[in-house]
Amino acid sequence: MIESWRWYGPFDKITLAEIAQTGATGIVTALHEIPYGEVWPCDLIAARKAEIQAAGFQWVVVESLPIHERIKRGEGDLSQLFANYRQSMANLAANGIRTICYNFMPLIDWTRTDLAAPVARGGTCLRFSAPKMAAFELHMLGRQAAEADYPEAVRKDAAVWFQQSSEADRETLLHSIMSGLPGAYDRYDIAGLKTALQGYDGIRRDDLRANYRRFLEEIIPAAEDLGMRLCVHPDDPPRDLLGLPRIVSDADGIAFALNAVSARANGLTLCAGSLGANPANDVPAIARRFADRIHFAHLRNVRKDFDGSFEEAAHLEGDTDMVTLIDALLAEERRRLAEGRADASFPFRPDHGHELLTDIGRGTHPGYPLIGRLRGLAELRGVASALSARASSVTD
Ligand code: DNO
Repeated sequence: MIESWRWYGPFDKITLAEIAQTGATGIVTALHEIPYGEVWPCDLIAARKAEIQAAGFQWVVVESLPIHERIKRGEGDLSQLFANYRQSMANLAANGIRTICYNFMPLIDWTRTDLAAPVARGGTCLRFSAPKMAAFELHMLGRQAAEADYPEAVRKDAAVWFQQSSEADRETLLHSIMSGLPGAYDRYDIAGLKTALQGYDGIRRDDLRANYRRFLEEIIPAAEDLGMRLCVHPDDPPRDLLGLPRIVSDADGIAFALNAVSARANGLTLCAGSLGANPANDVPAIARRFADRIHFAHLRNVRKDFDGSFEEAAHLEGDTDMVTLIDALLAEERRRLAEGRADASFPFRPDHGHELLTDIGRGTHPGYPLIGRLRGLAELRGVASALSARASSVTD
């Protein structure tokens, strides 16, 4: 597998020279400055690629080429938006960049309620508290229908949190929930979020599925022609939020996506942390089941609580058996190598990391500090090296 690292380009406080010291060789990035739905121009792609190569890396994955909300809502004439997406792909392919990660989560991307929850031995992690999310939905947004989305015990804790919270606590909660919007540097306030949510009124799970199928039918044939691989990122957290349906949260959702258009170009980003937050998901089993369509992996771990809350654990701690998962990914890589495939080796990146040591106060993107991810990468590399050495001693 190709060790890679997410870099936010000019928006990132971490430099390529620092990333070089982590040992990663691949860069995962996007032209975050381009508004959703617009074409990524060839010259800007080429300039970013040159910058990455000059620092000694390959640009291995685009994360993300975002899908415009109108496509997710299936609203109006979408032909221009589909054409633009295909043109961006063609411009990327012309620059030799062939793997694209995207998601189909309506309106908001990954969602956490705490960006700096304390870790027992020092440092901080990202956390999703079900009671705080319920407090946000019920008491700050005034979304009464959310009553049905949370068990009574969680609603009680939500009410207690809300009563005890200060204005500043509520501001922090809003900020945390909005922080997952990648690249979109404008965040919603409560009024803006309410308006944006209205755009999804009446859109049920099946409508979203139909809109997703339409996207895949419009885009995947072009990706195949260009020799590209698209890989959907699962929903994070893998559950409906704010009354918005989420459809890529488990094995069934992944099967729907991959079967909607049956082609290698229609693939999966195996995100261990996103899938791992749902107690029903057996992540290594999901990896084995969809192995031949995995083009990219995000490796990270979560520790779950009984009320639906979870926090990001160190990469080898938490509830997902990371060794078994990496073993499954390496087995797939060996299978592809045996087939003589040029793309046998696929990229993974240490997904998220705790803020540790000099990360604290540096103001890097939430979840994307230097030292915490360096620790994660080093641990994952150790596991992968040990498993690879064992596999080759068995074959020898
Ligand atoms: C969070 C990321 C996601 C991911 C997008 C892909 O840290 O894994 O924001 O980049 O969902 O489209």
